[in-house]
Amino acid sequence: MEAYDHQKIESKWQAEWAKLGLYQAATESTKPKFYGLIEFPYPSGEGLHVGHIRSNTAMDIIARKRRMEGFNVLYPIGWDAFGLPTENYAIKTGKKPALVTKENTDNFRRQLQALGFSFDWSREINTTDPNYYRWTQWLFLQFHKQGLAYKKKMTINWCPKDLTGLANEEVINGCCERCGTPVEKREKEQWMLAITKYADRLDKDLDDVDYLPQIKTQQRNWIGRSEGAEFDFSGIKVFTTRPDTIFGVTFVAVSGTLAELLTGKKFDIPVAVDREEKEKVGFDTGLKVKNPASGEEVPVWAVNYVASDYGTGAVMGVPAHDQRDLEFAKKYNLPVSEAALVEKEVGITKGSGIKKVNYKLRDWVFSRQRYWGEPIPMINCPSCGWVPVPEEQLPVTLPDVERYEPTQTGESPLAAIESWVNTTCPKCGGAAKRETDTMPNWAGSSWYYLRYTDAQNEKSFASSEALKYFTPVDWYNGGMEHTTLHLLYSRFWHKFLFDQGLVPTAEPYLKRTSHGLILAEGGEKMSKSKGNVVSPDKLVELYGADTLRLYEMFMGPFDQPIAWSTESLIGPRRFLERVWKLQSKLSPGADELGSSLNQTIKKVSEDIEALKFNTAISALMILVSEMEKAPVLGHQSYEVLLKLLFPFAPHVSEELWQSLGHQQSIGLETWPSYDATAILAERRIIVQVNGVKRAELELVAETDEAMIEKMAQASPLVAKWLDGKEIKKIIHVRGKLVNLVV
Ligand code: ANZ
Ligand code: ZN
Repeated sequence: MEAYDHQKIESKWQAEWAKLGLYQAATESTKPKFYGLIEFPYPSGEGLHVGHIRSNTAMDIIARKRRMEGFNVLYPIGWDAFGLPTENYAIKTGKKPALVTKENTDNFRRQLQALGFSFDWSREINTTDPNYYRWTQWLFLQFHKQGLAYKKKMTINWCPKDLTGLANEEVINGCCERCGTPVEKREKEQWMLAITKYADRLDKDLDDVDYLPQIKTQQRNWIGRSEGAEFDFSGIKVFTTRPDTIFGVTFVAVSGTLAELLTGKKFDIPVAVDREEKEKVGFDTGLKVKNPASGEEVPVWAVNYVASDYGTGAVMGVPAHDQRDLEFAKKYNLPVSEAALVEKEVGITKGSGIKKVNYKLRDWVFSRQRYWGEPIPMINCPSCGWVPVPEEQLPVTLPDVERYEPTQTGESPLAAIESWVNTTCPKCGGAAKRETDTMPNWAGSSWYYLRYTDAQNEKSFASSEALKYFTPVDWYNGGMEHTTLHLLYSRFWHKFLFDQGLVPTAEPYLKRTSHGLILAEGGEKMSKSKGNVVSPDKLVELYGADTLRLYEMFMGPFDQPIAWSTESLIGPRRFLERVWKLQSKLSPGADELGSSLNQTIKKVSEDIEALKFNTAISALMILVSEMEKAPVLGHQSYEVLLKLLFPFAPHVSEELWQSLGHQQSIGLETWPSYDATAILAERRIIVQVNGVKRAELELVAETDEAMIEKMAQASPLVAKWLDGKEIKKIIHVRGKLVNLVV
């Protein structure tokens, strides 16, 4: 028996699998399809880090299992390559962003291939490729055609460090999501995408998909559906979620913007940043309006705690029931009336009854004042206004320039390139100018999963046949940090495309799961600035890709964050060596591993589906120990072990499979099935009292844990040891023993 030489084995099989094209999804197939997706990486200069690999390995395990279960699997990969880090690097070094991107993607590709992921490389995409972003631009034009892309003067979030506007979703606690700089407000004309038109369906259709509960909750909170009523106070409409408090209204509060509109006067009210504005400030506008329910006259105040862009921008002030109104009323000596408690429904029917739904979600600011993004394919003509670039002229490619610095005036670097900016109007032929803003880095990722179905198509973003066959995505795993960004944006694009008849389903992803972050050894977040990022390269070289994959799946529950420990790689490595050594124990006879084997098949199969990779690996470890102890080890059992191990550690499993004399890849074998009766026959549970064996239970059917514990206590052999004493603790080792501690 040769020693386990991971370097030799891994490069050998990676080359072989690629040569055979084993992981290419068939465009047509009689098999059912499975589309597994991970978030395509941003190819940063630092290269891949071990955190990237967690999600990729998990979906790789599922993809490999699905192939063995008879599915035609699409597991694609590509590059989400537009964005600031590349542009900033280009500014610093003078290297062209396209070249930087090429170098970085080459590096990422090499690293991913070294890990043996079963991606279909023939469908590799890159959002910065003009053949790709041509379709991103085309899709933007479809939004424009339907009136869902529009230009608007907006107070936007402005990052003074990155010199670009940000969407609400990109501002975390008042700071830029990328660089952490406090965000400022600026007035600018912006391209907007009308995501709010889809707010109701983005909320409601979550009922129809299988997402982790916390993902649904986060999206729902972000969309912020609020049911209430509207009342009309002499022409000023207010939105309230408490119509029952209408009799307690002592004033009406409006935003500064609305106050100006109503009176023509200017009020010195800062733009409300959030509704909970600490110090409440207001001015009496002098206007008086009538309460539609009581007929009472109340004053209208311009205040800083009412947002102009939510509801109607006006609130009925009920200090007896609303904390903000109370603070305000106290400060300005407005009356506090308890009357609201008296009549409930009357108020609703008398004054309104209009049921009204509002959403917190805002339209999406879709322009950035930066170079490295998709040019927005619009032309501004002095006589025709904004005119779309004709579809047959797409792509509008980024010009080759020398400098990428953003301007202090808040204009994109493209604005300085006159030869590119100046063009003719597609409508009247007169002199006109191109839009110089580019799309946000969320644009390319809003539809990339569609492109994978037909990545080479030059006539459309993907053929309807390919879309019909491969979509929706069956299982999408990604980071929780994308829940209110990419995940929501792409659902919006998808629904829009569905309404245009361009995709066959209303939802893009049937199932969405999430992984916990891998933290640095000290428990901090891995980041370049902290210098604590762990790269896979050295680890693959020293321990092997199989060990690294196995470690990442074994290190802890998949959905929990966990700290990295290079030292701990030794465990999975030793395990693979034990699997390797078992080949010398093989003998022609049959072994007696039937029951453990069946149990392991069941456990590994079920655990993979539940993303419980760590316990699946434990089960494999238990099986290997039993194989080591067993007097004989037959081929059949060992082959089952290799098949179960293959999705986790494909190279070593493939090598051992071949050394057993097989000609075909183990990945083309059928996933093992188990014999339930073989498992049940063996279910003997030891019952202990204070650690001493007192009885044995024989289970004839699948029994749940609570039931087993009840049976243990009820057993007559046990009862006399319990003797009415209180059970302090029950230690239950599944499938083995129940220890009752009294
Ligand atoms: C009277 C009232 C009495 C209210 C009471 C609440 C409690 P949601 O939709 O859940 O966020 N409101 C309405 N529009 C607003 C705006 N543009 N800016 C700030 N506040 C606004 O909450 C809606 C409630 O927030 C509304 O119900 C309104 O105050 C306030 F005991 O009306 B309520
Ligand atoms: Zn024109």
